[in-house]
Amino acid sequence: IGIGEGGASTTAQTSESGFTSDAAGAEKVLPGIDVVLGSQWGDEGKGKLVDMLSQEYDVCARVAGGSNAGHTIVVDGKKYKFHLLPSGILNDKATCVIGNGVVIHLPSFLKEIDGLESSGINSEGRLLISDRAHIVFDFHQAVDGMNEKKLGRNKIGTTKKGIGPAYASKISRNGLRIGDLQNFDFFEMRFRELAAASMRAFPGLEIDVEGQLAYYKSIAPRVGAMTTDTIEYTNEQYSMGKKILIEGANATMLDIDFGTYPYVTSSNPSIGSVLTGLGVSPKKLNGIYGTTKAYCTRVGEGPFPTELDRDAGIGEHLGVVGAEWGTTTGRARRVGWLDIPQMQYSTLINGFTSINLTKLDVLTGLAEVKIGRAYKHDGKILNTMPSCLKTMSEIEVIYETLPGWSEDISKARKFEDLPVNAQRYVLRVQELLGVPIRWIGCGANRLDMIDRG
Ligand code: 2SA
Ligand code: GDP
Ligand code: MG
Repeated sequence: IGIGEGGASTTAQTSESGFTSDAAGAEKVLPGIDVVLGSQWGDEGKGKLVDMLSQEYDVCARVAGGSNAGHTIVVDGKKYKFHLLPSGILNDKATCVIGNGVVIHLPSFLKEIDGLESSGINSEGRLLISDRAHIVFDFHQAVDGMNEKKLGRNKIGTTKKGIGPAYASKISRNGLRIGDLQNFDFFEMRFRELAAASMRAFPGLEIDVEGQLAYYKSIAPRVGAMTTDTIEYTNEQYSMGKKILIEGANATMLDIDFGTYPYVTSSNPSIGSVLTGLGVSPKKLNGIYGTTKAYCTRVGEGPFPTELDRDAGIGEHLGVVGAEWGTTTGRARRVGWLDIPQMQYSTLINGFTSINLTKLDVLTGLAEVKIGRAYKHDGKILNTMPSCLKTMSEIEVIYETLPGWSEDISKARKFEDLPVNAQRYVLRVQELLGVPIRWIGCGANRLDMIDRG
């Protein structure tokens, strides 16, 4: 199999270049791993594309972030909200993998599984968690809240799901991992050390150590049944010619390295996390699908060059018609026009092979539609994304204005069904990005989508 010299053997032999030969020696091309990523500040509608695509995939994986993520999927008018579970879970033929790069708050995770079961969707036997994924403890969430409070006016606007503090434990090398639960003496020793160190570091933080240990001991068998070496599993599935889809959570502009630091999340929700959060080689990747809202939103603090006033006029239209409230926290999302320099930056980093342009229907009814075309600073057009927050706050955005449309597009299934001004908007965005726009979202429902194939 394609996981290096020491890998377990199967009947199929695979080279890293994506060919496999069966027992008879016949070569066939492997499908390659496809990836859905967020290209803006999140909530672009990744979950909906993953749900739709996953019907054709065998494996659907999450690779970064945690329960901060929120993906809403609407099937026949029924809303499903996912935080830790990959959105592919609605496809009962797909096995869902939570990779080593994800941080998992187990009480939330188990609650999500139970909630899904009560909606009649059984995930038993098709949900695998990496033994290397780190655990988010309740106290990480408490610390997240304490940090935000300490920052006061300068707060990040986190979801308070403990994401930053859990990744901090991981990087500080005192975190605990899912696999540790299966060796409970070791887990207990490490948890006591971590809890003591955290209480020393955060005066006022109280951890019910005995209560926590009792809880984790009680759930260890249930979690153990799902715990797997997902690196071996995923690579083996790849070698067997199975189709694998990766669901990005959060988005490129929230990336700890590439985003608007420090107003970012604590992981790498761009292309890199696919490799580090699942353990697959870049040679195995195929389609990289950038998901982009036809306008732009951001939840939490931080720079947003094309921002509009959410409480009036066009900003209010985008917020209300787009139902722009956080899937995890219910916070009102900030809204603005599509930002081309931001999208070009995101395209550069991720190497998108196609774009999924969502929520085009939300622009319906606007007399004119604007596109943020370029950034200007100190009288000069910028060719790169500034890293400096001060520069970001001083940016002047140069806009291009296109005529709007008023026809309902929710029933459009072919590009030609769109009003000509909507077509013009899509084609102009495509031209500016230099990447084909393959999918166009026309409504929240699973089927409200144009696929230009
Ligand atoms: P965190 O909690 O440490 O990851 O927060 C750091 C920043 O990352 C932003 N962030 C998000 N932005 C958009 N969507 C997210 N998921 C939820 C959703 C958000 C919600 O799908 O709507 O419900 O509020 C998400 N998760 C993290 C966050 O706002 C901070 O700016
Ligand atoms: P994700 O985090 O990228 O998966 O996105 P979220 O689920 O947090 O937010 C996207 C929201 O837009 C959800 O409520 C979706 O149901 C909704 N949505 C997705 N695509 C479309 C679309 O094309 N049109 C409309 N009107 N809503 C959409
Ligand atoms: Mg979301």
